[in-house]
Amino acid sequence: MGISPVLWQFLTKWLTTSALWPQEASTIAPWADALYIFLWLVTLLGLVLVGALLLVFSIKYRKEKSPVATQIEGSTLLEATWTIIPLGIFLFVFVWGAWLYFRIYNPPADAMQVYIVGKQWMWKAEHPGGQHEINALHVPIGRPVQLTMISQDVFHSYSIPAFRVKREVIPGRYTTVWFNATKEGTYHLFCTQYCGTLHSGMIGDIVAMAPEDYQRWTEESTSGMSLAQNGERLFASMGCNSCHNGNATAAGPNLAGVSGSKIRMDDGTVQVATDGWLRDTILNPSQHVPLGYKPIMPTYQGQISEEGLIDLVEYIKGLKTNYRVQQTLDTSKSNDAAPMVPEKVTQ
Ligand code: HEC
Ligand SMILES: [Cu+2]
Repeated sequence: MGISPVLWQFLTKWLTTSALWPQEASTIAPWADALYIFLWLVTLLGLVLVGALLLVFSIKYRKEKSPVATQIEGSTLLEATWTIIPLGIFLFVFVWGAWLYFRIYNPPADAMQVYIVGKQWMWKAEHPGGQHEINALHVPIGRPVQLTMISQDVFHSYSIPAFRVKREVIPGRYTTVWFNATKEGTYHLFCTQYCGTLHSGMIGDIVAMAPEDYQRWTEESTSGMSLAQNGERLFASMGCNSCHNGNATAAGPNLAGVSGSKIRMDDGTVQVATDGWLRDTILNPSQHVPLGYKPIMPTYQGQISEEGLIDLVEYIKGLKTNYRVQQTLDTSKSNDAAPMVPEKVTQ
C-alpha cells in the first residue's frame, strides 16, 4: 500500500480511539481510507506550498526592497509544469477512485444475497432463508455479502461507515452494494438521505459474526419458510401458475432458467433477466413482451408488496428445471412435451 504497516496501524488506531475515524471492518475499508488519506496529504501539500510561497514572496518582494513593480511576461515552462503535475495527480485520483467504485458496486458472483427494504422510517432485512429483521442486519465475517435494496416510499440511503459502503435506496428500482466484513462486532447503520421527520431515527445495528455464530443465528431466527417458499405460495395464490405452469400449451413463457438469461423481445431488442427485470415484468409486463408472446399478462401494480415481489423474484430465480409448482399445485395433467421457452440468446 506504500505506507509502512506499523505507521498505518498507528494512524488508524489513533484515529479510531480518538473517535475521529470509524473502525475499519471490511476488506474495502483500508482501500477507501488510503485514498482518503492520499487526498488529505495532497491537499495539505497544496496548502503548505501556497502558504509558504505567499509568505516568502511577500517578504522577498516587499515595498522597501522592490519599490517599482516589474512586469513579468510569463514562462511557458513554468505554466506547463503547474498544469501537467496537478493534471497527473487528478488523473491518478480519478483512476484510483474509479477502481474503488467498481470494486464496491460490482458484487462477486459467489456473494451471499440479502434483501433490504427501506421505508419511512425503518430498515427491513430479508435473508434468503426467510429470516426477517428490522433495523438490524446479521452477517457472517469473511464472506462477501450482497445487498439488493429497494424503497417502499421515498429515497433513502443505506450506509455502514465501518464498512465504507453506502448506496441510495430508491423506490421502483433495485440497487446493490456489497462488502466483506473482516471483524466481529456491532456497527452503525445510518440512513444518509434526508427522508422526512424521523430520518435521524432511521438507524440500526450491523452485527458481524463469526461464520458458526451466524449459522446458529440463522437457525434460531428462521421463520420456517424461505423467501422462495413464500414466493411459491404467492405464485399459486395470485394465479401466476395458471399461465406459467411450464405446460406446452401455457399462455405464459416457462420461467425455469429465465433468471440471468438474455431474452429476445418482440421489438427485436435483447433484455437481460436481472432481479430488477423480473420485478419489473410483474409490474409492467407490457413493456417486456418476449418474441412470440402476446401482451396478455395483467399488471400486478399495487397488488404485491415489495416483500412479496422479493419472494416472487427469489422463487423465479430458483426455477432451474421444470416447476415444482406444477407437481404440487397444478391439478391439470402435466404435459410431458418440451415446455415452451422464450427464445434465449446464447452469448
Ligand atoms: C394471463 C396469463 C398470465 C398471468 C396470470 C401471469 N402471467 Fe406472467 N406472463 C404472461 C405472458 C403472456 C408473458 C409474456 C408477455 C408479457 O410479458 O406480457 C409473461 C411474462 C412474464 C415474465 C417474463 C418472463 C419472460 O420469459 O419473458 C415473468 C417473470 C412473469 N410473467 C411472471 C409472472 C408472475 C410472477 C405472475 C403472477 C404474479 C404472472 N406472471 C402472471 C402471462 C401471464
Ligand atoms: Cu431514510
